[in-house]
Amino acid sequence: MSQPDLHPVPDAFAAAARIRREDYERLYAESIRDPDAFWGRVAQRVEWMRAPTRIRNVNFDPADFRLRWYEDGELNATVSCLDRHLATRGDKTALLFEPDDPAQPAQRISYRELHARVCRLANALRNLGVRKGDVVTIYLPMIPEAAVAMLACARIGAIHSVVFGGFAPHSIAGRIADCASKLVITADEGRRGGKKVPLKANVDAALKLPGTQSVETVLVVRHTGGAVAMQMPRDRWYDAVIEGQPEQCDPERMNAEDPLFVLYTSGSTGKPKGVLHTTGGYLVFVSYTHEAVFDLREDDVYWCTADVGWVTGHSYIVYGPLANGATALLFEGVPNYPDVSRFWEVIDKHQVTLFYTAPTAIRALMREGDAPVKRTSRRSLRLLGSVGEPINPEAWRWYFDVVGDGRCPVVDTWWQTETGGILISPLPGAIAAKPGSATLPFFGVRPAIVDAEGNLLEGEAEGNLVLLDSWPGQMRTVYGDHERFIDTYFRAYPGCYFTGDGCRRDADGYYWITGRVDDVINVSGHRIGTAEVESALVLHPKVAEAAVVGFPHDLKGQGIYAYVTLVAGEADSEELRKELIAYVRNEIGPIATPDHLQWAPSLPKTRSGKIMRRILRKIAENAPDQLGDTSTLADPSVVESLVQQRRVM
Ligand code: 6R9
Repeated sequence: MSQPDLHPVPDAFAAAARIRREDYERLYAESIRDPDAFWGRVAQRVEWMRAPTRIRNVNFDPADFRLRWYEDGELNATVSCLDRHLATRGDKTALLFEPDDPAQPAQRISYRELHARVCRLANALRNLGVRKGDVVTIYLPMIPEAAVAMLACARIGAIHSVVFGGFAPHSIAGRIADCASKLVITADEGRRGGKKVPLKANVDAALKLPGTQSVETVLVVRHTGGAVAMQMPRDRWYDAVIEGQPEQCDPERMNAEDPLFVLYTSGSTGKPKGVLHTTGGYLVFVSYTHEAVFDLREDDVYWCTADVGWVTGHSYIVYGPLANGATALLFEGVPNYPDVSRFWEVIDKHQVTLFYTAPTAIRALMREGDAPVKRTSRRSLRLLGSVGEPINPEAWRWYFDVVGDGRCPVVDTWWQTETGGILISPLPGAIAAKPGSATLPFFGVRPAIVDAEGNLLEGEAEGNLVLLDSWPGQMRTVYGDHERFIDTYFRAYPGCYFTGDGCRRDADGYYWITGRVDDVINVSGHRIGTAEVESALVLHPKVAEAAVVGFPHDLKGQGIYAYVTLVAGEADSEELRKELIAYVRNEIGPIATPDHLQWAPSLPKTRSGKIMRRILRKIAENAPDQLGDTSTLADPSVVESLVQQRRVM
């Protein structure tokens, strides 16, 4: 390998690393040769009530589909995350809470205290009639109660469905209705960057929408103390229901394949999918990847800046770190409040050693120059991680050189809500990095690249990324719609799991993710289905039709570009443009706010009526010379008028 941009593992890091180069090659080979032996051994890292004897039972062929790991094992995830640490780590900090406002004190919650808080809420939930298999929706800010609520559900075998605090009532309602959730846990308000988020009011609005009658109880955490309307007997204060509850609660005995949680994510159709993860395989996989990829040590202070509303928060703030007995920092705030040094100041304040964030945050902070970083020490850091979207080499280098002072390996971790945990990433003591590449597969992971016809491509290649075999953390189904699960992931390329990502493999076998190849756009690391935004737009009475595409955006990675056709007789105007943009924001949430909205007298369609998004993408990118073949369009002149208008925008 002679690339100038190869970053070998720093010697000092390699010397003390958990997994070194020769270990990686040996363990990877073994994990592929004998996955049963490999994953049977790894499974021992979690606490089982009954140890599994059957390790994997997997077939990706839709005709005989099976996807089961550790199927005769029994466990409760919270025993691994809490109880087993009490004897040896009872006083160790499990969660270190840093509030939005730096003037407010940080809180340290020990494993003993977290165990007690989880048990009290678990008992309260049982008293409220929540049983094994019931779904509980969690709509909370980044406060300790979010982790407590997830674990309390897991304690009693209830399935949690966390809804990101940035979603609007319509999105909350859809996620409640889809899984017929019985109980919602929310807070009066959230705080982000000095602003308040009306969480309880959003839940109230959501519960007025159709399909949400399943909800019997709303628990409200008093967080900011802001005034909220309590509707009796539905609404209950969290403090009141846990009052007097015992600090012990028998963990429900769960089969390894019993559901642990549902998490909704955007796909290429309008309705978000309820990604279902089960208990045993997921816990084994997230705890193992967390330890290996972050080279975890007993005294690390680990900080992942994701929100618990996303899979990264589930796997790498709550389940992975706690199963490993780590200290995880939970941050309520944002990178630029009170100022753009906030991340680095929190690192110094809490002596953070492992830091995991998203490229969009890195790019935004990079734009502020080096000074806000350089005025902090960051000596405590020993590793930096990235997740959520491809990291451009320039941002990678700034992260490595400026944030990490050239000392800390960077792990660019590729994975998805569906994969449960990290699948492609450098192991920091074993694998030399190349800026922009997620590098090599984790143990047991078999990535491959296929062309559009499904032919497997060997060696250096570019195409679609598939996985040839299962790993324990793989999603098991789409909640309530197993057919959709099979259709979405296993039909395009028989025998393979299709990721939806494009990818290139270089001469060293390194993987370079090139982005989504389906109708999903990745805005600041958040997945948004173009169809979801289109559905929101056409709800507006003045909109006849809408088409939404992604376009390259300096900070967000991708931005949202909407083409809108108005109903006959409606005139476009600047006010209407603003109104429609605000409308989407109110329907879905701020993350789905269109960056551009272009009026389209009509949309380019094939003769069979399909919108040609490829063409709309090129127009949005301002690359009208790359429109390609437009001969299959029903009316090619439509394109010309859109290009003309784009020029004057
Ligand atoms: C964990 C998470 C998944 C999609 C995925 C891909 C993109 C995530 C990436 C990355 C390049 C990385 N993605 N990590 N692309 N390099 N290191 O983000 O899950 O929200 O489901 O998004 O994000 O496109 O398919 P999720």
